[in-house]
Amino acid sequence: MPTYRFVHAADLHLDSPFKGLKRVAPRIAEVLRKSTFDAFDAVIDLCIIEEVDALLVAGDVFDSADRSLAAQLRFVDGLRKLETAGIQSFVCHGNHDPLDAWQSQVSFPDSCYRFGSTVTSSELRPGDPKSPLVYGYSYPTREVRENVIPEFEKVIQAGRFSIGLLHANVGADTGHESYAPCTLEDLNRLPIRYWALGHVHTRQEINLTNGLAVYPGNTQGRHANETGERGVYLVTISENGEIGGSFRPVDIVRWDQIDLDIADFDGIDSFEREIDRQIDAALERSDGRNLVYRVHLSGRGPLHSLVKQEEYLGELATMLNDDRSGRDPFAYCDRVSANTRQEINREDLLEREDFTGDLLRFFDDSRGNEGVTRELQESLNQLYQHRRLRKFISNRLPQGDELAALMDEAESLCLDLLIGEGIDEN
Ligand SMILES: [Mn+2]
Repeated sequence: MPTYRFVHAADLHLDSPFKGLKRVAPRIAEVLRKSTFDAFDAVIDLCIIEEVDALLVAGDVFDSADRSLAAQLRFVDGLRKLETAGIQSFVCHGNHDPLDAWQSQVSFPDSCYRFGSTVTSSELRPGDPKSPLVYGYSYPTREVRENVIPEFEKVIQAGRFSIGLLHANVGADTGHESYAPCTLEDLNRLPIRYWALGHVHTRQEINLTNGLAVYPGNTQGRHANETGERGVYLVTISENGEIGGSFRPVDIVRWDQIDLDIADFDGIDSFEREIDRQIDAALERSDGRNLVYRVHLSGRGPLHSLVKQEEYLGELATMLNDDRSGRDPFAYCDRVSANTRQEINREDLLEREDFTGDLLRFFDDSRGNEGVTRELQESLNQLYQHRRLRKFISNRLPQGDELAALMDEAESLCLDLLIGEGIDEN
């Protein structure tokens, strides 16, 4: 068979607002507002530049929150642009954009095969007897809680290279709503060689016995938990039926997170220089894209007394934004948060003739002491065997380094409780 190529996109969530961003400068607000649309334009451009056979969209074209008409119109406009370039499109709908959420006056171009609420198939390259078949299914309404894989199984034809287009939750533990749930075994059972999936917003490749299942992730991150590059898969099916897929970022604004341990800094200058350096690194990673980031501070150190003040954290964010949010590309600091603790001079405390000194000496004597280790494990065992609690913890008692890390954490907690904020080491 000849070579076939397509772009697999999912979870466009066109026109969905950026969550949690306040007091953003109008110029930045405008970029954010347009970003899901611009990312979709980048998908269309990629299809045209790469001269693919088709674009496959695996559901959640828009966000259910507002069922945006602008999103629906922009979507079919993009498909029309593909039609003009001689590129097919295949669309299935998910929980955010089920069939009953689309406005009736929005008309799809003839080059688009739009799946209905029963599983059907269509040729990736129409009229080509060797063309792979694309099978798909759309949610009629928002709530599809049953497994739809058996519906695919009923109609699938043997002997043709098959692609599946579906908005579904594979496996149970992805942290996503359990719509159209199915298992890896379900996917392996069917003679579908490439599953073009949607629903899970974080990119994921799942190797199948005889093929590949892919969540390309959403095309534009929309909040602080959707960090990193976002995009689509460019898939090639070679003459001998081999599948090659590569990720292509299309996002316009990238989310990132900067984590700093204050233990590494003894002064505010080196600390603020390091934040600057990390923003540069994040911009470098974002490859010329705009950046929205959060800074999170942790650890123990002399800067604790400064960064525990909300006022300082707010000023830091303002200062960072004064400096960089006006540039192009911009780097916008959404929030600076801190979960830090006071610096403790352990050597001094260890010398003290009081309870704190005794406690630290006890910890030091206990580390690596076999008797104490045994005692600890016996006590922990009661917790790990507890009928109701054990399901919340791992099924293996902590040992070695894990136990040592727990001891360090316990010592740290004890010192916080004993010394509190008003440290007095003299
Ligand atoms: Mn989605």
